[in-house]
Amino acid sequence: MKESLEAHGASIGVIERYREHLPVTEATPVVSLSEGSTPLIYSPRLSAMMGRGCRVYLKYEGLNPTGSFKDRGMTVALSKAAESGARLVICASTGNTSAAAAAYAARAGIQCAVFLPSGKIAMGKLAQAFVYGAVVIAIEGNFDQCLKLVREMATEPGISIVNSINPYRLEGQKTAAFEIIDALGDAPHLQVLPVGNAGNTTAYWRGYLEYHRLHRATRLPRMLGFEAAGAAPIYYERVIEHPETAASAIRIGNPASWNMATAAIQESGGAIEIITDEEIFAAQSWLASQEGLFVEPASAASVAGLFKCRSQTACADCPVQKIPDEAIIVCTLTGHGLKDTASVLNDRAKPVPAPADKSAILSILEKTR
Ligand code: AN7
Repeated sequence: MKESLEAHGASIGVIERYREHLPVTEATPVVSLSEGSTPLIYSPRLSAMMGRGCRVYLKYEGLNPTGSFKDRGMTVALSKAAESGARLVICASTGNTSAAAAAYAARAGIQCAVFLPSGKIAMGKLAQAFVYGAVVIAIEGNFDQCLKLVREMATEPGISIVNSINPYRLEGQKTAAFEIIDALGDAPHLQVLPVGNAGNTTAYWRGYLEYHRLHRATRLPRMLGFEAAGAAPIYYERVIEHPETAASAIRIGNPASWNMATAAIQESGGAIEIITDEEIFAAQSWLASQEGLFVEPASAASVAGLFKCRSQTACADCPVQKIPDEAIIVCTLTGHGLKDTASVLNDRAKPVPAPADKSAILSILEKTR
């Protein structure tokens, strides 16, 4: 399959690229949108900021087919759903999982229903669920309540749940760690991620462990995750009944992969820390205006976290303090900024009105310089 696709000039997705590491067989119909192979972008500014000869890379997952890292897991989940003859896939979502589920279900020719917290997901993601043809159900409640409902539906025949409680999702998502090692020639010393359901934290650690076991990497990274301060169950070690953050993707009070992620963090010598919405938006703005990378608010949490840990030299336990000189740091940017334009189109984002006249425009530009 891989050979025949490539022979025809098509890009391959993560299943064809990493088949031997994934739970698929020749009998599995591959449902793919050529996801993965996202760029690992070197950031000279962040590297200089970290100092000590560190090199910082940004894994830009917003460049996946539906604009987030969720596509890596969804290609495996939908392929397995198709293999098992599922007639309906369902998921709860803060937006990106539902966008990916809807797209891959469309590709597979399987019906999809998504359960979304009413009024709490970014418009771009809602548009995606609709345009890919999913049944969109707005639940009066938060993400955690949506997920509880989905879990209750697990017993219905013919229904496949494609939330990250579906083990195939994390299997697919671990391929991001493979790509990072393949690109760098070794694992980074520090892997930084935003944390919502903590599935990605779990999946990256698994990917790093597997490649390390196969001697593709000589070391393992410390895993450093950031929750939004108002939605930080892992950090505070308790379920948050009413999570709040403007980073709607990570507005989660009872993460699905809580235990596995905690184990990953401990094993790696890492940490889960918190970051305020203000710090998240400052990092989002910095990434766009300084690096030319537009990411959604939740995705900026990893870079916001790096800024914070770097300035908090007093925090002795921080993994950032424990990495060696000349360390390699990877920050994953999980989703594209175009998913949530409302988050940046606030009062300060007003176009400058101008007549269609060259000299008037030159004088405006002179003033704004
Ligand atoms: C952009 O789509 O949970 O810690 O339902 O969309 O693996 O959950 C999204 C999560 C980070 C957190 N960045 O990752 C969903 C959902 C973005 C996200 C996360 C999400 P996990």
